[in-house]
Amino acid sequence: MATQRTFSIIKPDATERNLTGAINAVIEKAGLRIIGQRRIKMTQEQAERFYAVHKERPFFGELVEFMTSGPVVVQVLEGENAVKAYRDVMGATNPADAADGTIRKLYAKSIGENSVHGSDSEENADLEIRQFFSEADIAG
Ligand code: IDP
Repeated sequence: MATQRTFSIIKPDATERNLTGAINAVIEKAGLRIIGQRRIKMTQEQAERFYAVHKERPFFGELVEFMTSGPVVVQVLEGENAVKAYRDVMGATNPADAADGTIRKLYAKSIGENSVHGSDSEENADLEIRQFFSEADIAG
């Protein structure tokens, strides 16, 4: 399996509880390398664009409000099979269903405030990375 990149967000519920380092430790222990990282406050426009695929879902307004409620840490992760490797270590969307040792099992508060985002395909990873990073801000 080739080296791959994926896009990650440490969400406001986690930055609020000062969990960036704890989550990064789980990411690095899983063999993923953090090759780009920036702490930002997402604008309404950025959040709506990022989650546009969910705009017809009943929780869209709540999701955009949550993602703009505090700082987030956007990240580029690199590793073998990184998209799947990160989804595995994130755990299920709902922390009640997440496996032991996963980030969401350890730290998520609810299905909405679930601490992390990770791309669901290599194609989306590429689009999401390009929404938040230029190549000059990534060093593998
Ligand atoms: P994922 O983040 O595990 O890929 P998605 O189904 O793509 O899950 O949903 C995107 C995000 O939308 C979730 O991570 C979560 O923050 C939020 N979300 C998903 N389902 C619900 C829900 O039923 N209520 C509130 N927020 C939700």
